[in-house]
This record gives sequence, C-alpha cells and structure tokens, in this order.
Amino acid sequence: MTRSFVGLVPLTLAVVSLTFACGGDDAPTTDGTDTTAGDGDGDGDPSGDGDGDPSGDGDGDPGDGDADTDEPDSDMDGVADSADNCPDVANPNQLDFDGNGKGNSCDVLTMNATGTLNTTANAAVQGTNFECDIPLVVDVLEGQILVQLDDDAAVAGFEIVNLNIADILDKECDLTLATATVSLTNFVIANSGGPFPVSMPHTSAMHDGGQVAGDSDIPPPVLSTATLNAKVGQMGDPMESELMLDGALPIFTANITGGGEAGTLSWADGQFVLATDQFMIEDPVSLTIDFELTGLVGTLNLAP
Ligand SMILES: [Ca+2]
Ligand SMILES: [Ca+2]
Ligand SMILES: [Ca+2]
Repeated sequence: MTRSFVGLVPLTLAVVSLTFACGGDDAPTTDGTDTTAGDGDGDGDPSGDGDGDPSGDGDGDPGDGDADTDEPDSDMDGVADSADNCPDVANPNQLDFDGNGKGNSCDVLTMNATGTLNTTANAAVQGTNFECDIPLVVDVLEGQILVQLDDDAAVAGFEIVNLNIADILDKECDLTLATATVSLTNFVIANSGGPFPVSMPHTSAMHDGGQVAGDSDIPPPVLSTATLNAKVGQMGDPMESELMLDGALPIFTANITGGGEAGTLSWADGQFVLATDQFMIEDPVSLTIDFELTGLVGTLNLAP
C-alpha cells in the first residue's frame, strides 16, 4: 500500500491542494509540498515519519548505505554497494589509508622510489690470498613500489616492481697480481612474482594518522640482473657476463607517512650476499676470479 501511495505523489499534490482549499489539513505548508491529506506532518510523506521514506523504517533508503533494506550488498560485508568503498571486496572496517575514496582492500599505493644504496664488490683470485674490495654506490634512478594495506590495519603487502640503477663504471681494486676493474651496467632489480606479504603491524590509530612503519619479516623476492664487466690487468678486452642476483633482497624497514604522501625503505644488512659471479682469465696467465656483491645498506625515498 505504502509504495503505491508514494508512486502517486503527483496525484497526491493535487489532492492536497484540494484538501487545503477545503480546510481539512491540520498542518499545511505554505510552499505547497505537503501533499498528504490529513497526516498532519506537512511533508507529504505517507509513512508519517517525516523523512520521505516509503518503507517507513526511518533510514531514508534507498541510497543510505546501511544495507538494512533491500539495497544490494554484493560482498556481504554489511555495507551497501552504494556506500561501500570496495563494493566487491568484503571490508567491513572501510579503512582508507590515503583517503582517496577507495578502501585499502581494493586499493594500492603506487610509490616512486629513488635513492642510494651501498654494496661492496669483492674480487678474489681462486687458490690465492689475493683479493680486494670495491665499494659500490647503487644509485636508484627510478623505480616503482606498490604498497597494499588491508582492512584490519595489521598487514601490508609490498611489491618491488622495478628499481633501475645507474651504470657503475670502471671501479678498480688491486689484486696484487693485477688490477681488477669492475663495471655493472643494465642493473635492474625487479619483482619476481606478485605482491609479497610482510608482517608490518600498525594500529588503527596509526592507520588513521596516515602512518605505516615496521620491518619486513621475509626477504623480498626479486629477479635482478646486471651485466658485469670485469678486467684484470691491462691485457685483453673486459670479460662480460650476466650477473644474477641472489633472488632476494635483505629485509627492510618501511616508513610511510601522510597517508602515502612520503615514505622510506631502508636496508641495513652489510653481510647479505646479493650476487656472485666467476670469471676465467686466460691471458696473460690462467686465473679464476670470484666476484661477490655483499651488503645492501641505504635508503630509498618514496613519493607518489
Ligand atoms: Ca558491501
Ligand atoms: Ca566492501
Ligand atoms: Ca585508498
């Protein structure tokens, strides 16, 4: 009955005018909107509760988002589709770290990464005590890191999509028998899978304050390559090989502030073996040179 009544609002308007003319409405409005004869509330609402709600439950649906009526709630998280910031993902907390209207559970922070990391290349002549270290600056020119938070303000996922690193050219160290010269070119650290989970607990208060901080608890899996050029002594052309990194990066500390407006990823593991490689030198004498990249220390700055 109620629904059919509301459907007749235009008709009802006419009735009200008639009723007013007849003096039967005890609370008519002066703007002509009170279309319900005799209900006394002056709003034209047949349910009499004054909210224009045909169902009479007082919530003014449809479109109020409380899902207590026949409004669809596709993910059944208790928040109606029309008000759900992730309509297809159950996220009853509706947490939205960056306040962009998309809830954490269906949103990703995309951060650009730049910064400087440090590692050390060790060159050693097999079967001898001759070895030397070359400090290398890993200058991350550009990169992309994705950050995924969830609806419980408890877990974050990270994905290091790529880190493009400036060429490292002609770094030398003294192997006693000869000078080792090392170059790293086409150096890219890239994701080797999907986002990886990390345990980075933060409270709802921190979330609402726009901050995530903590340590990753597993090494990020990466597929990283570089071309290693090495030359020993002044003879011959540089040797070249594909340098495959170890498949993981050390754990890091993350700190993201301002709801994703800024952040850092910091590494501080000086002992981590990042990559190894081996060269055979035939001229002027036969030597095997082992190379090892050890340590990852430094900070990447993150920005949207
Ligand atoms: Ca929902
Ligand atoms: Ca949802
Ligand atoms: Ca968001």
